[in-house]
Amino acid sequence: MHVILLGPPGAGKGTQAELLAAANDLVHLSTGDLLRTAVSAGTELGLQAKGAMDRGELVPDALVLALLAERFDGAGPDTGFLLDGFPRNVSQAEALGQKFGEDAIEHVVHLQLDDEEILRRLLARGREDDDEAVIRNRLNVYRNETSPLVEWYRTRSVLRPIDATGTIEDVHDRVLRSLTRGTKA
Ligand code: B4P
Repeated sequence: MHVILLGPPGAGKGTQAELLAAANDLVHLSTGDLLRTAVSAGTELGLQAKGAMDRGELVPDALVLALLAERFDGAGPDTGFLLDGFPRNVSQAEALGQKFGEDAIEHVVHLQLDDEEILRRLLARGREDDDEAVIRNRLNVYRNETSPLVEWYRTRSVLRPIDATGTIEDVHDRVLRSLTRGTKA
């Protein structure tokens, strides 16, 4: 199974990805986690990515694609994976299609949450980039650069819209149901 988790910052992509990957025995790849690891390890790529992350902007595509290429090395068509936070714009989606084929992705789980609840969750989390001004910038970046992917995947008939309010378990149940029943947008 090949799954993408799409949604605004703080909608719970990382949280749901862990549960879903465990339930379906999928390789979980979070570009956010990969980037944060590179930053804390002080690699050249991490140093180049840090400024954009601190400002709540997208890291340049070339860096993200280089990071993922290492992880995808050796992955065949049968390797099940779950992409958390990637793609984040149309050009990343095109790169993914070129690597695995246009029809490789079966499910795009779209977590939907309003800005007020996002702000509440992220301020409670308090990660380095969870400062109110940076969160607002991440929301703008999501609207301008990432949200066109909703239509992109809807037209490819793989979009699964999920209400991301409620408890972590409630959201997980909704995600599982959307995959097994194939609820599409
Ligand atoms: P990410 O690491 O992807 O982080 P995120 O979008 O902020 O959070 P996520 O949606 O995963 O929320 P989470 O489950 O943690 O991105 C960080 C940065 O990396 C980006 O701003 C960008 O700079 C860069 N980046 C990443 N990928 C990139 C790419 N492909 N291209 C370019 N740049 C890229 O949940 C948030 C909080 O809510 C947690 O504290 C959680 O415990 C809580 N929570 C979750 N579900 C809940 C629920 N149901 N109820 C209550 N709280 C809940």
